[in-house]
Amino acid sequence: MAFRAFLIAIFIAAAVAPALATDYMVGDDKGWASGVNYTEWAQGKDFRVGDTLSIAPALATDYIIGDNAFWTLGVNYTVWTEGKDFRVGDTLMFMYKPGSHNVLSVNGDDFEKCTSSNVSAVPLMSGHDVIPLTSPGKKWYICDIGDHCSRGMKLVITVSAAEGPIPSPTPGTSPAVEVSPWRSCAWMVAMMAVYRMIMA
Ligand SMILES: [Cu+2]
Repeated sequence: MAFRAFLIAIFIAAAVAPALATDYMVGDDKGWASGVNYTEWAQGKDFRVGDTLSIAPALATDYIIGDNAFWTLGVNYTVWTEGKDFRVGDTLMFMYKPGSHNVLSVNGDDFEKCTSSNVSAVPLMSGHDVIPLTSPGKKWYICDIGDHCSRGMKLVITVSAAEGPIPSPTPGTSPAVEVSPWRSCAWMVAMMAVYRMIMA
């Protein structure tokens, strides 16, 4: 009788263990990025051998310039940029009433003077201008209409490189994370058969 109880205990321990593997998405929807508190994320989690950690890069951000004030007079765009971390892959969206404003990409010197020395530069003027950030460095934008630039319609941002590419795991180098549902299922069926034999 004691032997049977012992076998049942082994059966329960063996059967339950493979079924509990959990796949953790590190950082959840924030992904693997700077500015996320992973100590906080890990708190209260019970990591076990057989669990997996998935690392996903942070999603690109679409910035609406000025947020719900949009691209217009009377907004301090220097204040708006504070605390924002612009990255390659993000996009800038300039929203405004077409004809009232426009968006002109300029250099740092023209930005300071609110002029455009590049005579062939054509401003964007659709009212919903989307500018993808494709390279790191400083970017300067002004509204080219009237004296809007000198009245504050100017935006300078510093774009940093995208979050580093995530190296994909090489198949076969991490056997500990390979817990296939099928193998767990087959294991459960086998253990159930052993259990029936013991209890018969
Ligand atoms: Cu304007």
